[in-house]
Amino acid sequence: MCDTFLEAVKGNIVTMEFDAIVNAANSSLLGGGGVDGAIHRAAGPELVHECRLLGGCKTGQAKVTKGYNLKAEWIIHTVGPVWRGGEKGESSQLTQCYENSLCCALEKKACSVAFPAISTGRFGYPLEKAAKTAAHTTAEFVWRNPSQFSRIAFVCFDEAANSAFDCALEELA
Ligand code: AR6
Repeated sequence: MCDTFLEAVKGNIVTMEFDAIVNAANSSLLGGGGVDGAIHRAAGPELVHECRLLGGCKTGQAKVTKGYNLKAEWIIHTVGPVWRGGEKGESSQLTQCYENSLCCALEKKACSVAFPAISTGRFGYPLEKAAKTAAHTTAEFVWRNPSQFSRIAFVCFDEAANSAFDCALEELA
């Protein structure tokens, strides 16, 4: 039993009012395209200055910065796996992204967390598989850490992602 509300919502993660938002970054942590580019643009130039001090991030790991101009207090930067057919450890690396991001949220006492669909854009991870891994990993983490989070959202940029995450969350019930 836990009191955490898990949901899929359609929208732009940079506008979300959560304690922490997660960035689908690359290992340099110095910005890029997709959600990473949108977060850096919205947070402002101070973000990349703090990121430079972090010394990069390995696939599956996560590092935290302040949110700067975002409504979110924290940005949790994680590096998802590049999809290489599914036999190269992609699933366990994606699981680590969600677990390590939630560990960072716990450390910062962030009660509400918004995730993008990590790896499903430029990194090519199949959407349905990614949504299942995200939903299962997050639900298990919440189950192991009851009462730590009030709300965790999977922010979907389009209809396809929204329905994949809705299905994955329904399967948990
Ligand atoms: N809000 C929510 N979701 C978004 C947004 C947004 N503003 N913009 C894109 N998405 P991607 P990846 C969705 O490519 O696959 C970057 O260049 C998008 O539709 O941003 O992990 C990094 O620097 C997709 O569903 O991240 C890395 O080099 C999801 O976010 C690389 O891309 C992830 O797409 C990381 O690739």
